[in-house]
Amino acid sequence: MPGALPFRPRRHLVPPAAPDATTFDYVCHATDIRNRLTGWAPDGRMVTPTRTGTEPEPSRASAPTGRRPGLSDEDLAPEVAARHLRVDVDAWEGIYVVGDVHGCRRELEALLSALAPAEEDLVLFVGDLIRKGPDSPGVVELVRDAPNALSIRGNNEEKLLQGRVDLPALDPVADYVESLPVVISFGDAVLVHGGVDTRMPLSDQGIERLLNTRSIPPENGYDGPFWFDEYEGPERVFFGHTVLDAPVVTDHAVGLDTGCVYGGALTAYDYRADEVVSVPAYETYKSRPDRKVLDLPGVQVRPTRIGAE
Ligand SMILES: [Mn+2]
Repeated sequence: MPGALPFRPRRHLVPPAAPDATTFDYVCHATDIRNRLTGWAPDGRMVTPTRTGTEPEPSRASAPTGRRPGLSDEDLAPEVAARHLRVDVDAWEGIYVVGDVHGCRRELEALLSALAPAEEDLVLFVGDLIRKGPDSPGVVELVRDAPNALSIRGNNEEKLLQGRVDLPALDPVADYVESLPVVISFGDAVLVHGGVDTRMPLSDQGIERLLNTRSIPPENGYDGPFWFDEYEGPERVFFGHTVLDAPVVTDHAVGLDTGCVYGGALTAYDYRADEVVSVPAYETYKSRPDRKVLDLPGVQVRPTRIGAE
């Protein structure tokens, strides 16, 4: 496998989060998100309630694994295969996938406090750890120094690597940023920052496309239609990049960028429990026009068969 990548699954704790982390009642079943319209209440809390006593406790035994052998290097373009990290899903107890952090270190610490990952748990990021927010180096250092955390490359890391943006504060961590994989896969799950282009086989899609795909065709920007509205698998793609009013959770796509740096929330998907966990942003670090925050009920209410096959 990709021996050049520095990451090896070891079993240690993510560093403890700040003790003043806010209280957390943001956990909700992903099924709640699929089945009803949700949004962020005025105080920043997610309006979807936490689980009720009538619902069965999620069982780790029912985790959505084994539907398919999963992605292999042969499914990918050569430049992507060279930066594909395959994670052994059985080597980890829990797996969490976190949306775009963009330098929001305090919110990341709060989210990790809510998730409380143990040493057997793996925390993955869909990229865009950096830029726009207040503490990009701090976010990169946190991920780098936690042996059970790893990110893929986002388009903002790509801009840094290509020298299209200049962030001297990131110089000390530039080598680490450069070392990040472009694709991580485990089970039938695939992490890419932007998305996959539904017009062509995955094996025809290079790094630039996987990092930036949003609308099909791309020139439609935030006007859609969006790749994740058309995509039918077989892999289940976890992505960021497109700022969403609430997480998108469907059979084949899980969108996790809930615009933390824009005053939204930082969101993680708990793979074993099939739950979404979000913490609100402490403040709005950057403004964004409403038209560039997607509210897509038609996507969110699509029924799902996770774990039922
Ligand atoms: Mn982003």
